[in-house]
Amino acid sequence: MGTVEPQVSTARDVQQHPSMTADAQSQVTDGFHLVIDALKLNGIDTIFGLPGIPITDLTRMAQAAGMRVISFRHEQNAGYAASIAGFLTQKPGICLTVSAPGFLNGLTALANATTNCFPMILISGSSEREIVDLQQGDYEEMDQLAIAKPLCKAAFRVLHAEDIGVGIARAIRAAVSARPGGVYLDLPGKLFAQTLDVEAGRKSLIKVVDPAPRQIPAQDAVQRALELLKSAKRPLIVLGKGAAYAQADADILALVERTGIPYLPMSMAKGLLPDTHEQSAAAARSYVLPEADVVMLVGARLNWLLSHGKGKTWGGKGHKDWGGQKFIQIDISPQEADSNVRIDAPLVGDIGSCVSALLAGIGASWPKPPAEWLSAVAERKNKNIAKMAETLASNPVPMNFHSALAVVRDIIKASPDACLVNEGANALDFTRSIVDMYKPRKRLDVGTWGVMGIGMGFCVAAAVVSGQQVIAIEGDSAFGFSGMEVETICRYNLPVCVVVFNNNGIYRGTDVNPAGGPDVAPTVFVKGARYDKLMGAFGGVGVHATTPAELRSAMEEAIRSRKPTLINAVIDETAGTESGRITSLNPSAKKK
Ligand code: OXT
Ligand code: ADP
Ligand code: MG
Repeated sequence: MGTVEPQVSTARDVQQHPSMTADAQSQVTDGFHLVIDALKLNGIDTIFGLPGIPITDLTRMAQAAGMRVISFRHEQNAGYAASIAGFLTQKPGICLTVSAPGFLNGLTALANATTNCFPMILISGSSEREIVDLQQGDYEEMDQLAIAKPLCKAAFRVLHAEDIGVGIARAIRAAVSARPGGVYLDLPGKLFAQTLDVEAGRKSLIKVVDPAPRQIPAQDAVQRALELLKSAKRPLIVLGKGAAYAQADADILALVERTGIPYLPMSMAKGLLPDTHEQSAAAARSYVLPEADVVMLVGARLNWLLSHGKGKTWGGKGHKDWGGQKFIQIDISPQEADSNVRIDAPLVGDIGSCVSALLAGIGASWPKPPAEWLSAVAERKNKNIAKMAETLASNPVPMNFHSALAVVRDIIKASPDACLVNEGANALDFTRSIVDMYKPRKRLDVGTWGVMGIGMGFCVAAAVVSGQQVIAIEGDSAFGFSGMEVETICRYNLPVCVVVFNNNGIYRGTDVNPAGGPDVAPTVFVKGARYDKLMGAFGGVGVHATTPAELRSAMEEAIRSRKPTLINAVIDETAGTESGRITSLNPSAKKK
C-alpha cells in the first residue's frame, strides 16, 4: 500500500490570518490545522472535549474539517469517554481541554486510563513557557507538563508548528505501543496561530506506521509455559481486560476450548466467551482460586482484584502466605511478572502472538484436565447457580438488587450487542455476578481503581464508537459524579438507557447521624429522589420504576425507541452492604 500523502488545509480555509491576502493565506497553514490534519492523517476522527481558551476555535475547525467533536459539561467525563474509546478501538481516544483547571479536570481520567492500560491522549492548551517559567501569573498559568508526567505513560510539549506532526505521532505511538496507557500532549496557545508554508506543513506530518507492533514471544518461553500447563492436575485460566483489549477473541476461545481448562473472567473480560459457557468458573471463584495448581493469567495482573496472588483467596494460611500455585503470565509488559508472587513461566509478548504460539504447541489433541477437577468445579458452580436462581426468583417489595437485576439479566440476554456500563458498590458487585455477558468488550466498569464517575462518559463514548445500544446500571451515588452529562446524551440523541439503582444513598440509605443533629448521615441522600425528572429538562425520557415489571417495560421501550432514557429504579434502602463485596478493605476503628 503506497504511503498516504498528508492533506493539509490552508489558513485560508477559515480566514485565520485577516492581515494576509487571500492568496497568501492559501500558501500557508497554521497550528490549528496541522493538529487537525495530523489527527485525521492517523485515522482519528473523534475528539471528546470541552471548549474554552485557547482551544475553542480548534474545536470549531475540527468540526469544520469533518471530525466528530463531542462536547461535554465536565472535562473528567470527556477524559473517561476518550479512555474507553481507546479500550474499544485500540486507537488512542482524544480528550481536548483548556489549560490549568480544564487540564486538571482531565487528569484523573488520564491517570485512570494509565492505571487501566487504556490508550488515550489528553491534549491541553497551555500558557507560554516564558511566562510559566517566570511565574508571572498568566491566565490559567500552570506547568502542566511537569504535573502530568508522574500520572501518565508519556508526556510531550510542542512549541513550534513544524513539530506538531512529530508531537502527535509520538503521542499516538506512546499511547498504543507495548502496554497501552495515557499520554499528555501540551500545546501552548501561541502554537495554534503560528503559520507554516503549506508544503512544509504537509511534509511535517507523520502517518504512524505500525503504532502497536506485535511483540512475538520467545519460543523457549512458549515451551516452558506449555510444559508447565501440561503438568497441571487442576489448571485454571484467568482472563483479564488485557485479553479483551487484545482483540484476539478467536484464539482465546480456541485456547480455552482446545485445552478444556476452566476459566475465570475478570469483570471487563466477561463476554470474551459467553458467561454461560460450560467452562466458565465465574460461579466457582472462591473454589478454583485456592484449589488450582497451575494458573495461566492472560492479560490480568495479580493486583488487589486477585488478592495479589497470595493469602486466603489462594489458599495461603495468612494473608501474606502463598497458596503454592504455579503461575504462567501472558503480558506485553516484561516488568509485570513477579510483581507480587513468583511467576514460573512468564510469556512476554502481545496476547494475540502469545496465544497463537501456544495454540501451535497445543495442537488438536491436548489432554483434557482430570475429570475429578472438572467435576469438582462443576459441582461448586452449579451449587452457586442454583442458590442465585432462588434469590433471583424472589419478588420482594420494594425491589432489591436481585429482583431488579433479574430483569437486566434478561434484557442483556435479549440484546447481547448492547454495551453495559456499570458502577456503584452494591449496584456494581451484584450486576457483575448476576448479569451474564455474551460478547467481548461489552462490559465497561470501574476497573482497576474502582473509580466512581466513569458512567456517563463511558456511555457517550460506547454509543459514539459502536453505534450500539448502551445500558448503564448506576448506583445513585455513582450516577451523581457524571449525572449532568445526561444533557450531553440528549443533545447528541444517543441510544443510552441509564438505570439509576436508587437506594437513597452510598451503599444503603439507612445510616443515621450518630450525633442526632438535623444533618443526615454522610452516606445518605434525599429520600425518594426522582432522578428520572432530570430528563424532562433536556427532552429525554424519564421513567419511575418501583417493580420489576415496570423496570422491564421501561428498558424494553428504551431499547426499542433508542431514545435517551433514564429510569429511576427504587431499590430497598436496606438491601446493600458497606462497600459492596469489599467491606474488608475498610479500616476498622480500634477505639469505638
Ligand atoms: O465463589 P463464591 O462463593 O465466593 O461466590 C462468588 C462467585 O462464585 C459467585 N458468582 C456466581 N454465582 C452464581 N452465578 C453466577 N453467574 C456467578 N458469578 C459469580 O458470586 C460470588 C461473587 O463473585 P465475584 O463478584 O466474581 O467475586 P468476588 O469474590 O466479589 O471478587 C472479589 C473482587 C474484589 C474481584 C470483586 O469483588 C470486585 O471486582 N470488586 C470490585 C469492587 C469495586 O471496585 N468497587 C467500587 C468501589 S467501592 C467504593 O470505593 C465506593 N465509593 C468511594 C469512591 C470511589 N470509589 N471513587 C471516587 C472517585 N470517590 C469515592 C463510592 C462513593 S462505591 C461508592 C458509591 C456507592 O454508592 P452507590 O449508590 O453508587 O452504590 P450502592 O452500593 O448500590 O448504593
Ligand atoms: P484485570 O483488571 O481485568 O485483571 P488488568 O488491567 O489488571 O486486568 O491487567 C491487564 C494486563 O494486560 C496489563 O498488565 C497489561 O500490560 C496487559 N495487556 C494489555 N494489552 C495487552 C496486549 N495486547 N497483549 C498483552 N498484554 C496486554
Ligand atoms: Mg446507592
